[in-house]
Amino acid sequence: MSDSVCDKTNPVALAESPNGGFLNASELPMAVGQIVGAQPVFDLHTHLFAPRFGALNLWGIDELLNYHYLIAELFRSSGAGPEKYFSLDKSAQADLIWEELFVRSTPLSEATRGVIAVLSAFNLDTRAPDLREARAFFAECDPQEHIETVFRLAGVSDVVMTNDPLDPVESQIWERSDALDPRFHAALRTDGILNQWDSGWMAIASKGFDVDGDLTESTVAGVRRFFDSVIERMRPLYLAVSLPDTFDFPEDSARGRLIKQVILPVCRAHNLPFAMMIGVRRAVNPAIGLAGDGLGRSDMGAVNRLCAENPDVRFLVTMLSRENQHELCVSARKFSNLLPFGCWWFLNNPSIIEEITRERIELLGATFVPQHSDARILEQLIYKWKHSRRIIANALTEAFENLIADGRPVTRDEIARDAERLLSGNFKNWVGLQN
Ligand code: HDL
Ligand code: ZN
Repeated sequence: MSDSVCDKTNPVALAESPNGGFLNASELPMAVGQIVGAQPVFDLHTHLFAPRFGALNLWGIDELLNYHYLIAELFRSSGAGPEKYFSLDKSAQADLIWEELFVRSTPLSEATRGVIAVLSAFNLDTRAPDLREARAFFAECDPQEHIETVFRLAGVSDVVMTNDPLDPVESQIWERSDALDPRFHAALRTDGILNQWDSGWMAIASKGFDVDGDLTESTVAGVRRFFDSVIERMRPLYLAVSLPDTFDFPEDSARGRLIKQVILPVCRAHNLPFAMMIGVRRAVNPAIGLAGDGLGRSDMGAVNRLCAENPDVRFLVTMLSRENQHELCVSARKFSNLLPFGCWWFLNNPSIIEEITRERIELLGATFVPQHSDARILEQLIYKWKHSRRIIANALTEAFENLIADGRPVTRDEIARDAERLLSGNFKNWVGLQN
């Protein structure tokens, strides 16, 4: 006797599934595209700032065009060198970039195409000979309404900022008591301390904490108190640091000792994850400023040792080298306290996002965070998420197609569950925001 529930050839069994209707493989692309397209994103790493941070909150066409990704491309595509570019004011710099990369050249790169996607989202002329129309449009925007519009167009519910506790401008704003827009969350960025201890300790001392350059017990205690006070004020979702491709741990260096004696105890005491962004080779070409950073392949061993020795600390890790991505997936299979995230910086390009996301699904299922925008200018959310959603949807469609082909039907509810986890829930759960 065939038990209708177990009889996979029995259409009644399929139709009566407790999860509602199953999707045919041919329905998947549309269904997954709709569900992923509608899923609000919790953007876990950006350089955006809430409106209360004033001039730190960058938006509009002149900021979009002066993005350091485009500055690097300007120097490749025109005779304009750093001397000329850096001698101009911001609007002249934007005019130059528009002329060279969008009028005299075809905007084929990810970063130039991103600006096109933003202009198009606001029905602005993407073939304009100059920036008059775009400037007039953004000049009319009310900043607060513009944030609502951009978040809506991008499908973003929340963003995490990058907050430097040693930045004098930012610190003053944190001293104020006015409420922070609840969609903007803090991340406590520790580069100025971990990577620049020689100046970092003096900045901490200037804030009244009893520390000096030697990492004595008393200095370690003083830095711990500094972090406690900053965490009290910022309420960050995690601590973060960008690390060079040469990063090692343990390491007999100020950074190695600060991670061991300060960062990890602080993460435990405040139940905060530690985000490591590994693989940067800063100032490969110092002449072009922020555009001059490069990358290098890193040693996964440092991450493995940190995760193995601190099973009670949650780590967020993204790596800048494409060559480290498969290793990162394998390490995540070994350590449940390791959450891989994003296709960072030079990896944030459709061809590489696709490769990384597909291998992550194959190795990790839906237990990772596929993307963060790293947006520096507000409207970048629109294109960075438009481009990534499409690729994440394609990778998920393929995964569900493979599942159906292997004999397990799929429902819309399951697709929605996995899209929510990938684009929002996995991170919220990691930082204790998921109910
Ligand atoms: O260190 C970082 O957070 C990097 O994302 C840098 O800010 C880099 O300049 C960048 O903007 N990458 O997208
Ligand atoms: Zn960043």
